[in-house]
Amino acid sequence: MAGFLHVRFILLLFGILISLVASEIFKDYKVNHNITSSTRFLIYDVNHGEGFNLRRDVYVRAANVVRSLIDRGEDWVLVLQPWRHLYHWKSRYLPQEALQWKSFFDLQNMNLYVPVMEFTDFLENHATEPNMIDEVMFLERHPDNFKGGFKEMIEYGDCEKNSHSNFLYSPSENNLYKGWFWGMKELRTKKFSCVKAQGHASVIADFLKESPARSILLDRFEVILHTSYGSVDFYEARRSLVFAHHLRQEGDEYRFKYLNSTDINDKTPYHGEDWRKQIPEPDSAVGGPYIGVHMRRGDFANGRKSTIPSVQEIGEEVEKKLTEYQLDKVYVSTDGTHEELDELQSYIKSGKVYQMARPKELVQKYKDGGIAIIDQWIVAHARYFLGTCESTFTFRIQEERDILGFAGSTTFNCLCGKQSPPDTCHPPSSWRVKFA
Ligand SMILES: Nc1nc2c(ncn2[C@@H]2O[C@H](COP(=O)(O)OP(=O)(O)OP(=O)(O)O)[C@@H](O)[C@H]2O)c(=O)[nH]1
Ligand SMILES: [Mg+2]
Repeated sequence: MAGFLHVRFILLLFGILISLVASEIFKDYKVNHNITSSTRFLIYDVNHGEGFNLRRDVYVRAANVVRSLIDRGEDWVLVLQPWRHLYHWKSRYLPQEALQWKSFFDLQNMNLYVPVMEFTDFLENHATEPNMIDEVMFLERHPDNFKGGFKEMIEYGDCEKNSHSNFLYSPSENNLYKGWFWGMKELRTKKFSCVKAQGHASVIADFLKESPARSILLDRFEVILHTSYGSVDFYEARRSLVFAHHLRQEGDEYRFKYLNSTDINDKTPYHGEDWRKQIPEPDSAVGGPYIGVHMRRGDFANGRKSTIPSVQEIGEEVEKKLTEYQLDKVYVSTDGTHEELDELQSYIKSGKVYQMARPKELVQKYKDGGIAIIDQWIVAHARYFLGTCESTFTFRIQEERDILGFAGSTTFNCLCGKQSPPDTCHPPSSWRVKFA
């Protein structure tokens, strides 16, 4: 009896420990930065129609700008705009407006590159006045359009002539401006201007210095190019964009349960607590015993009829790879229909097609964006990856595999449809993640 109580006591202690660890993981994030009266806040946003994975790329550009401002001695925090309900988030029954970044990414990790905070944190604790962004700059492409070669240019434009900015922002009471502001109706800005810009992230840095505003929203940040695409600095920001722990965990459980895939067996160790330690030996990852496919369908397949491969072509390629790698499982990350998945299976004789089930409760918990990340995480761990050419969703998977230590040959693969006219469908350029 005493022994039994002893075991129960140990189990109880173990339970308390587990829940302490769990509450630690899910604890509310607070920016790790000494905010003083001279700290400034850079908020940015992206054109409404852009998808999730291009937005991740724009984050990297914004983080690079803030990094360069900090490196030259200025004190800035990058404020993360709320996620609006994106076009691709098809579960319309679910409210998915103004989601926080911590639903998808690990802010502690991001904060190790530049100080970041959620927009709600900024608004509640750091706005100069309640419901106020001091200044909004609406960026537009400079009409020069690099006519005489590459030249950085930036100057104020005329908002009267900008139908996009007029549509999104308008004068309001007390000389203030109102805008769409992610559905937050009370928000206002004191100064609104249009800015014509072309060039790298650095072009904006001097311009910001001239403004006295403490908080500045740069709308249409995608107008700004990467400071140095593919540089170590670029990849530091990218590497810091670690998926949220709860999504990685869900993906890892699926890998273990259905695909016989674990980090130890697959040689994909991961330092999710600090991206700076995630430096794999080149080509060291083996990957789980399955082929991973990103089969982009829906609007993408419709919009790119001249280059997209048919489901049959994808199936035939997967069949070849299953034989080559002597595998019998295929994980398919897709926005395609059940019918398209069934069709894919019909062309694959040597293996079984897997896709994580996505019942309503799971979508409610992680939202459409979270499910997509779990999909990306699972395919990123496959022994061999076949993506969709020119899809940003695929590009992000390829980067993730690079960060995990996969060889380029098992990563930078995609199919062009047989019907593609010459020079219209481009195989992935293998930009490799630089670690130092
Ligand atoms: N769950 C899941 N969702 C997907 C998948 N592929 C696409 N989607 C959804 O569709 C969106 C695709 O938009 P983007 O992320 O911008 O990528 P893309 O449209 O493939 O690429 P670009 O048009 O070049 O920007 C994703 O963000 C997801 O919401 C997939 O494999 N799994
Ligand atoms: Mg897209």
